[in-house]
Amino acid sequence: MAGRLIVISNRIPLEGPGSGGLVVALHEALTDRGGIWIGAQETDADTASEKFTRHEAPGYEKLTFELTAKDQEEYYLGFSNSVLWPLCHRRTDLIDFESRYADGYERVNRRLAHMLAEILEPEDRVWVHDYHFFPLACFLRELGVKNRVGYFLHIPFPNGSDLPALPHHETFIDWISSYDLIGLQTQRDVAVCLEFFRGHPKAELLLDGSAKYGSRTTQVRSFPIGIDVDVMLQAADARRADATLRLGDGERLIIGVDRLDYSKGLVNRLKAMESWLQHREPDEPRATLLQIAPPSREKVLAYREIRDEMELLTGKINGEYSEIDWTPVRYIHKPVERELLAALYRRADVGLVTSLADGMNLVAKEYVASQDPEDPGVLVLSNFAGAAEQMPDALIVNPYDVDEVGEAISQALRMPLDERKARYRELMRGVQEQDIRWWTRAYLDALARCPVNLATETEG
Ligand code: ADQ
Repeated sequence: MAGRLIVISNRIPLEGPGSGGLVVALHEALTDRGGIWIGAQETDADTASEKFTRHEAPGYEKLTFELTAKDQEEYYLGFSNSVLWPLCHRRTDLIDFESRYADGYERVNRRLAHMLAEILEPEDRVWVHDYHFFPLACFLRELGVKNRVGYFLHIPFPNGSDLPALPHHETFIDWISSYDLIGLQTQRDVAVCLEFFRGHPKAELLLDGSAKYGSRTTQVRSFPIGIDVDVMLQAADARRADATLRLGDGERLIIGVDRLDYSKGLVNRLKAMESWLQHREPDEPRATLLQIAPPSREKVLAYREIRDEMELLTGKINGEYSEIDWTPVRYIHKPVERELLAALYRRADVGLVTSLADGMNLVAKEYVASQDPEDPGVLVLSNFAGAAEQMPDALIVNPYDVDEVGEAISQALRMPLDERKARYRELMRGVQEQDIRWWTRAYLDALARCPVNLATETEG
């Protein structure tokens, strides 16, 4: 199909192709098809430029739009991460709203829409990523843009009953119905999104699963994101964790890897570990939870609070259960380079994912991809992570029930090799079949096949 692919994401790797599954996949999709990758860049200036800045990239163009300190505070930390993030992760109690945040969010999205409309050619397809840009297509349509515009939401779709917590929530339907294709992580998200359309007096669901609002039709489908399996496997093969990590004789390893975010259920995880320690049988081996949780969004209060809570609880558990030669919780508040991470995943007998709400959770897939097929570890996975829909062979747990998670840890540590292998084979098959390249292909094929919406105006 003719026309360029235009990708919009808040973060853009400016040095080289970048690392991380999503970044590499977008890089490859753009290299194959040609096009433009647009992302944000901070500026010290008081006023953001109305023009994109061009960056060198082989095979396609990289453009950035500027964010001033005020934009950063209002659009990024404010509306995106203190309003939309908690809303989508079912934590309306943590919404911290100021009206300037909504203004900043609209300002940045409108500015970007204007800049984009200037450079779009008729056959271009636009692929917008994530909650930073919910209204972008709507603002583009207001400027008369008729191109196919697709959206992928990496985090859960907000519950319709929570949406009234969003200021000016009546406009949300205009925002999302301006896209031709809404891609979501899970079937569950698709159901929530369609339910939102169904509940709107002016919207209608069509038999093919799309939603009609005014004169526009929007396809809503799930495209579970995957990982680059080979990169993970090679990294896990390349390095052994033992040189870096010393454990006692016969001591087992449980691993958790997450940004320090309240949606990841880290406090529940520590409590589950505490429950396991409390109920541990005398013949059960010792195990250590290695929790790697790099800092994230520390300018937002809720993130500073979770950090304090983690430090307190780690201290409490270790104070109660440590022995001279054993510390049950090792908590590392730093990023770890990819190769070591893969080696640690492989070394770990148990991968522990206890999100309370999570779009997909790539760690679950990375853990499986890093395992030794002859001696694989066991994945314990929250029912609230999108990944649970595709990974029924993990030990699926309710992260709110810390005793249940504690029992799952115990079950995982005792699981016989045959059962571990059988579960691993099924999990790995899924991770390999629906990897990151499958995901970009599936999304872009669906966007190319979307019926074109000729009308561009939005329904008031
Ligand atoms: P995140 O919330 O960031 O992503 P996740 O999917 O788990 O969550 O991805 C995190 C990535 O960061 C993984 O690749 C992981 O290896 C890496 N990482 C985490 N801690 C690290 C550490 N200490 N050092 C190095 N790397 C670390 C959002 C959504 C998810 C969705 C993804 C992709 O919240 O639900 O799966 O986007 O769509």
